[in-house]
Amino acid sequence: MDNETLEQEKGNLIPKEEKSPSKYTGDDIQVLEGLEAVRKRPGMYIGSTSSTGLHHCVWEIIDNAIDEALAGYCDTIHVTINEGNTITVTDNGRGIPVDIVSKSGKSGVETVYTILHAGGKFSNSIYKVSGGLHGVGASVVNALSEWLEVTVHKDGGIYYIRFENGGHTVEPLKRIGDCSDSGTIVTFKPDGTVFTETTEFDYGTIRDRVRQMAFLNKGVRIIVSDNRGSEENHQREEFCYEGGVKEYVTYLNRNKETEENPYEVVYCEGVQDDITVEIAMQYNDSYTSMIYSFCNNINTGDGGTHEEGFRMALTRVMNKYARANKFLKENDESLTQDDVKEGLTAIISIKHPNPQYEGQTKGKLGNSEVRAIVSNLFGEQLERYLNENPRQAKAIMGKVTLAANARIAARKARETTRKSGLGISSLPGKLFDCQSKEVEKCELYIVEGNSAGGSAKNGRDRKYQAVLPLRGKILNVEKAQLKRIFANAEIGNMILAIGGGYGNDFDVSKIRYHKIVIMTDADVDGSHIRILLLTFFYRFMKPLIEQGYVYIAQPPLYKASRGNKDYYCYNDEQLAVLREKLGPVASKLLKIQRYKGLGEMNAEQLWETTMDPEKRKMLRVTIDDAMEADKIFDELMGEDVLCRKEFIKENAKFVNNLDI
Ligand code: 1YM
Repeated sequence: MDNETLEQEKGNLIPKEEKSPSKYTGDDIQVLEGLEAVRKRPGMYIGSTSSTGLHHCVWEIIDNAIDEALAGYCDTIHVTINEGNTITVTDNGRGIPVDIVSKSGKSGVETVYTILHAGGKFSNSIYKVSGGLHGVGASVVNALSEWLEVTVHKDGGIYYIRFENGGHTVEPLKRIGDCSDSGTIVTFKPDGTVFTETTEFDYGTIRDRVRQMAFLNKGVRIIVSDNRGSEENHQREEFCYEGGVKEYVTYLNRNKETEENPYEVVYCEGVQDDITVEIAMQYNDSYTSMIYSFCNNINTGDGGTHEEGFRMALTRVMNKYARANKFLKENDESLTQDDVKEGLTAIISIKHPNPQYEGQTKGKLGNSEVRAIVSNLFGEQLERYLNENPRQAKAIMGKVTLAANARIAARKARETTRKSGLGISSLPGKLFDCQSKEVEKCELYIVEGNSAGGSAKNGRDRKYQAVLPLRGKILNVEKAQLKRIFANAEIGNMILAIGGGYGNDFDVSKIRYHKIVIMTDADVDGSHIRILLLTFFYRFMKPLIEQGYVYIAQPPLYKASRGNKDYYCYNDEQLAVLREKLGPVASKLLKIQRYKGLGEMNAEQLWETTMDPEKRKMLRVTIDDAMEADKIFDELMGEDVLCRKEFIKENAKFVNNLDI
């Protein structure tokens, strides 16, 4: 963006009355200039014009209803997808003000929906916390809608207003009837000229978000419905959690246990300096942690001061309790942050009247005062919990000291291998390494089975392609104990070959290949091994996936030969296309071989179809949303076998198609 446009954009964000109060009253042109700015650069307000941006509009309207609930005036919200892809959000709050606002000369409703930054301006509520756009949400959604209608029930009257074509008022707010209740009803149709990718709402996306909102705002009842299509396809779900984040943690841990979890949920809440803090945490018998934080109902994916306060207090209090009650002896090492978070699921949710976000994606909370507030509130309540619940405390102490012992044992093992010369410098015997040391160009093929490993070894480009054959299945790291994971030979070989270490010590700058290619058979076993490998990378070498270094090879499913000409088909569709191209007569003469495994291909075939950078197709593994990925891995690798089978059949959702 050049400087001039930037200035213009900024100008439009300044509330009009600060610019020139005299011109302001009733000036339609100025108002529409504001909304026009939104239409010119929708990405600035809602992030993107893709499906994500489309749904962002829904979140903005829901946020206003949630704010009304947090202010204590509303307890029920309906979110409905209507026939024709419009959305209706209703609440039973006070109703948006309908009186004329002197500064704008318009009704409250029209002001809120047509003037950027109108929201907080004349609202006297201190609890305008929900959502990201801070009051401008309503006008932004209006600007990006083909039409939008607001109906308000307030003070005995029903009021109605409609906007069209990006926020143009059709007729000012009008009283159209009487009523005895109160609330706000908003319906809108997103503008197809703005949302060019799609204007179709996704029920699952809206349902998941609504469920999360219900967890984060205890006691608020939210009903989500999809009324599109025929009646038997309609859907409706209702969410209301009196326990709030406490129930959220139980929900997140639902796949972790086959029997009842021996650990209870520890819950803490408090308010200090207008900042509301709510924390719930629960250990489980796995070794991974799921710690999610939120500020004003928004997931702070990169953490921040609220998460720091939580971790500080958790480590401090656990150490204090462990020392005082002799779970740690005088000479024992203190528990680290990693020890106390092993197998921990936690939600940290704060509500802040003036949040500051940092980082590239604005996903990190920056307010420094929050650190001490969370640390003190949570620390105090956790300490009290441990002292009042000695049996639970004993179980937790068992868990965290075990983690500490495993960490110390792993460190000693590392030191021994390094001393004996078996450490980082030595490569596994099974690895057929490449010649080049230019890591950007080097590729490691992890291949299922020795026979396919042999073909890959002989067919590869020795200069840049290394091959590591894996025998049998590797461990399911989601379920296995840390010590067992690192005692597993296949995993050990992989760690050595990749060269960047693992876990918290993983150093992506030390890896020896910039493409790690998983090459497994196109059958259920192959899918299983692939998922196990991805889980391992996700849990212990996450930056590898985050930086896009992990790929999945795509071997063909069929070889079709006619005379001495061979065709490779990667799926059934391609085979059908080939048949069509050759015509019915020639098709009859086709000899079709279905590859059951990579091992059936000889070295040349494997090179030609799957490894030759000029011809091959590969999928790059990406993870857009860490929370979603955690959930997927969890469901996949946890105890829920049915869920896992379903997933493997459907195949990796987190893999984006990318031709290379
Ligand atoms: C379906 C969407 O927008 N509900 C809603 C919005 C407001 C109020 C009540 C409200 C707020 C206040 C006073 C206040 C809004 N009011 C404004 C503004 N649901 C939905 N329900 N009275 C009513 O904050 O003081 C903006 S949003 F600015 F007009 F007060």
